[in-house]
Amino acid sequence: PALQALLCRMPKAELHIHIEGSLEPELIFALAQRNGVALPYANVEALRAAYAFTDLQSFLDIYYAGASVLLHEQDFHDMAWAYFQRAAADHVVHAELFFDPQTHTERGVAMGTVVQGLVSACERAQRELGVSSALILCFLRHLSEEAAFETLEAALPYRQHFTGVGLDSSERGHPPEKFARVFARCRELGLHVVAHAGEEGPPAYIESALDVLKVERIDHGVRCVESPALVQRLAALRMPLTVCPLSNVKLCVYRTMAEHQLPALLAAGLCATVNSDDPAYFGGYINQNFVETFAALPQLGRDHAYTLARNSFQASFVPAETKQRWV
Ligand code: ES4
Ligand code: ZN
Repeated sequence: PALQALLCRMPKAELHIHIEGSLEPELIFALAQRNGVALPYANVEALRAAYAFTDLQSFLDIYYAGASVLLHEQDFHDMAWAYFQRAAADHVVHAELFFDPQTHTERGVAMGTVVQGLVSACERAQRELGVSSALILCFLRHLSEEAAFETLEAALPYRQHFTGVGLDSSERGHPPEKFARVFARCRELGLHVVAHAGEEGPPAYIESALDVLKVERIDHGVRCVESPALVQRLAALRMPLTVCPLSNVKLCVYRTMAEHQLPALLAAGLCATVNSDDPAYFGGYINQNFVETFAALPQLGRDHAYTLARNSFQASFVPAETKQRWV
């Protein structure tokens, strides 16, 4: 009712969205047809029926299969433009989009095709929707640091088009320290740095993301609650956590939304934000995340809504002057 209207209408920034995770089944099939790509699913319904995940890896297998229909610049544009239209409807005024170039370059798609398709959608979002945006290039952590270095090298001609780098894909067994040297190089280049940590991985991965990668935000980070000392450290640093509640439930990090630790994170004074992660796969976009989280956790109220919106702007990588206009 009133709280739901506030959640949906308040201006917000989205800081954790994998643009390949915004590919809806209908667009996957349309692009498969347009590009002559064969899919191991008969139709949209059969694909959607496969969205029953037991953990992160069971999701990633399907997510990479879905991304295989992206071949041309127009495909990347269409995907991101569809996301921006949905984001604008949810009163997102600024979005920082993760993209996974290795998912595409490994299939023979050129880095420039990926980046230019996304950039033209970002420019169109500013022009036609008034939504500002930035791109964050993610390295796939199940691949080698050498492969990450090669990806960075291939992306350098497009340096002005991305604001930072991140680290995603299979977390367990691939700790942040595996990417110490490539992140050091990215920091030298003046790139912002973030990493997924403490989604499925232990609190120690959050600590090494801070200590070794020197990240400016933690993506997910929810497993920090297992270490009170780490929670205190994150609060003292005002280190943002980009939390994705529907993702955590779909990937079985929590059995139900009622068990989500967002209230504990906010009570501890952490700079938590709410985000959609892979909205086409996890049951909804950013407003759906807000609405379902607040509905399942009645201790969350209006003050928490304002705090989460304010946190999203404070944690963004926009210039300080722009932030001051927003918060
Ligand atoms: C992801 Cl939910 C999640 N975790 C890690 N890597 C990812 N890539 C896309 N979605
Ligand atoms: Zn993510």
